Amino acid sequence: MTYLKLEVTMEKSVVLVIGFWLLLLGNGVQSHRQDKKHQSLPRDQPYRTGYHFQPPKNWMNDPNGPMYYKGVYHLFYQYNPYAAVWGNITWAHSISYDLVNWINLDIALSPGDPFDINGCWSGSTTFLSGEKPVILYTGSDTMNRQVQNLAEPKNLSDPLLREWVKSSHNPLMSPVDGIDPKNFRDPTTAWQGPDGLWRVLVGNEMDGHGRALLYRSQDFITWSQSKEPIHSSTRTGMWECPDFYPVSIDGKNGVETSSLDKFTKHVLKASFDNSDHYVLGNYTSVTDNFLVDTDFLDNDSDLRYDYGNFYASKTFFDSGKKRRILWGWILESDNTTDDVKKGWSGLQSIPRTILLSKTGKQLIQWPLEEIEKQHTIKVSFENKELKGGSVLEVSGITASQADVEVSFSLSSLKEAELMDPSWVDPKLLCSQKTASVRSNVGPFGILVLASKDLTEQTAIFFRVFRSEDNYVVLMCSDQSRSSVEEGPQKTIYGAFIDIDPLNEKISLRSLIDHSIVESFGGEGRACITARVYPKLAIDNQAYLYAFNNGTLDVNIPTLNAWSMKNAQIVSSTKRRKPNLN
Ligand code: DQQ
Repeated sequence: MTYLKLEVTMEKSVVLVIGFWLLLLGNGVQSHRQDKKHQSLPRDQPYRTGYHFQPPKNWMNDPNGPMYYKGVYHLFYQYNPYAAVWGNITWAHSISYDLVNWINLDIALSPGDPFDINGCWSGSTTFLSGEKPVILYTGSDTMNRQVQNLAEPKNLSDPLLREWVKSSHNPLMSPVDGIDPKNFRDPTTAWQGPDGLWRVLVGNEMDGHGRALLYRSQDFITWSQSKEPIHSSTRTGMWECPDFYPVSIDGKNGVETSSLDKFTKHVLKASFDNSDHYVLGNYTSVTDNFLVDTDFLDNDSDLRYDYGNFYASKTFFDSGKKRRILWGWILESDNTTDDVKKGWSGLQSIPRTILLSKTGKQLIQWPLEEIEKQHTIKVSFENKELKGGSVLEVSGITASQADVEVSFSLSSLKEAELMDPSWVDPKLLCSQKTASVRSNVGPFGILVLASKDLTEQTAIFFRVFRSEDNYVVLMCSDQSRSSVEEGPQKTIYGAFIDIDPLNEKISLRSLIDHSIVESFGGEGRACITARVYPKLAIDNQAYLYAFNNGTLDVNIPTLNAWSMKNAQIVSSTKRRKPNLN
């Protein structure tokens, strides 16, 4: 086909345009020529990922204390060394030179002292003067109270910071003065004000509502609680894993956590209701006043890092590349029995760079550039008309482990469906108007981890509505047909996305990795991550399609898709298991 351009020598790819009714009937359509990758045998672990971070086995949840120190990236994470379910929580430790390939080190922090005997829970790292990194983490103590503890590297000249020593001053912060001891956790990276005092936030709940307590310290050992939390909300429940950091107004570089000037705004993120919500605002360090632009509402208008499966995230400032990077925990959406059977649970997202948008009203996220080193075979085409009701196979890459970038441009927007002002919940709208519900302008998008006959498919797509004075773009990630099995959750996620389809193309990038699909709409203005467990669309039996199920034609100005090679994740030692008392 003339519009298909392969950049490496490989077998000729097959690109098919299929009537959409075939998709709905789920018929097989044409035999697929298999490339070498497609001839590999299915693995006994079809849901393990190729280029996402995950430990060799067992349970993993929140990313903790990510940092860049002497040329090395460190990731700690909540980890159960004994099983694929939550429990015995330690801080596991892995390091990397590029945030893609990893070396697993020994566990950095294990429960064992009165102040953390029941678990070393989430926390953050901070660089003290002299570039000395320290960890603040939550310990679950002998009475199951949550307290905040300090740990320091044993040997600062070891760039891998293999060993950590818990402070003899622990616990540094305890739940006194009416603080609920069961809801007092997850210290942020600390920042230093112009007065030299360190500040840190701790997640808390008061009368059922979320807040971030503020503590100050001169020496990082003795902390006093500020009378007022930095922020609270009567609209939400407990805030887990708060994060508080500046972003530059020019939207170009990341900013160090203690930076404060008139060219920055602040982000406050809190994890609640299985989602990471954030607000933007102005922070004044003299008074520690944080004035938010628009407050948390705990409804569909809240800004979220990701409108899918993404939780307990944490950012860090990468001083090497002057960028702020976001990591999030991607939960399984199968059940515990499945996790125990497969022997592992939990992924980390691909690290994302995070910047303020040009409008100043939201954050923009994008997979970090290093992930592009995993690209191998590429297929691409340009200026392809996608007729209303058609499906186009994109072949020639390993569709189960891929990076896809596509844009769509539209002509007849005047005929878009009228937006009903009562349609305020994008998730609900996506579940009512699924990929098989036709309108004039959309749905159009891609089908990933799809079986050949399309019985299994995860649809990531857009739909455009017309309202009185503008257009509304809806982005959906529909897992309802992602597996023929009944077991896994098949949630349909949705987000409204701030795009003017009259003047710009609607772009989508999806990182596909066996059981995870991370999608970035409108160049990172809305992100939706999904976990899927196909039974048929596994390894060489997974296919990728572009589709347009609207009645009007849609143009694809460009599509680029790459096979992704595996990240190298190796263990430097046989991880020692901590002794349990
Ligand atoms: N996970 C940790 C807690 C945190 C929660 C325990 C969020 O510190 O609040 O594993 O997923």
